[in-house]
Amino acid sequence: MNIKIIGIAAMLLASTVYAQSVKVEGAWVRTAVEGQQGTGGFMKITAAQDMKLVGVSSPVAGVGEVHEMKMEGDVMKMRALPGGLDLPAGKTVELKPGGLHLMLLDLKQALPKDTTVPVTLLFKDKAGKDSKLELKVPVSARAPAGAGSATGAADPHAGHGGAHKH
Ligand SMILES: [Cu+2]
Repeated sequence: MNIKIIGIAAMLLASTVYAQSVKVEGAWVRTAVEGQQGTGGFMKITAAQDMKLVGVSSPVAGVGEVHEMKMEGDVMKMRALPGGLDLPAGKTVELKPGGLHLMLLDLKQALPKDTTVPVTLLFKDKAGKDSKLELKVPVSARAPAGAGSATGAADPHAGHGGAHKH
């Protein structure tokens, strides 16, 4: 009886992860080939209280950043958010291709599809208190069904690995 209940809880955790007051849904990291410099990570994040996502790290990447996409003239560019990403209380913030995303740079290995990568998110609350959330994020070539951001076409993020200079 107990074993059955534990099994169900584990399945739920696989798609929705809570850490303290932060909920993460539909997380995925885009596949990367051997030698590729960087790739993106995407997810929906809902914080129960006002917070900021201030950092990201992963053992597969030398550097992790929180990025936004912005039009500069006719060109879509991305850049790290200097002060972190605001997570207003109760509002779901979506990181998706072509928009906000996690950036994993200086990749140490290929990221083939159907694997998972450990990703740690760092948060800071209004009082300045840090917290972190450790995730096992599935690797996928495109947004998995149910991730709510399935726009593979016209994705300015694809192939941007060479654009970063670190
Ligand atoms: Cu980026």
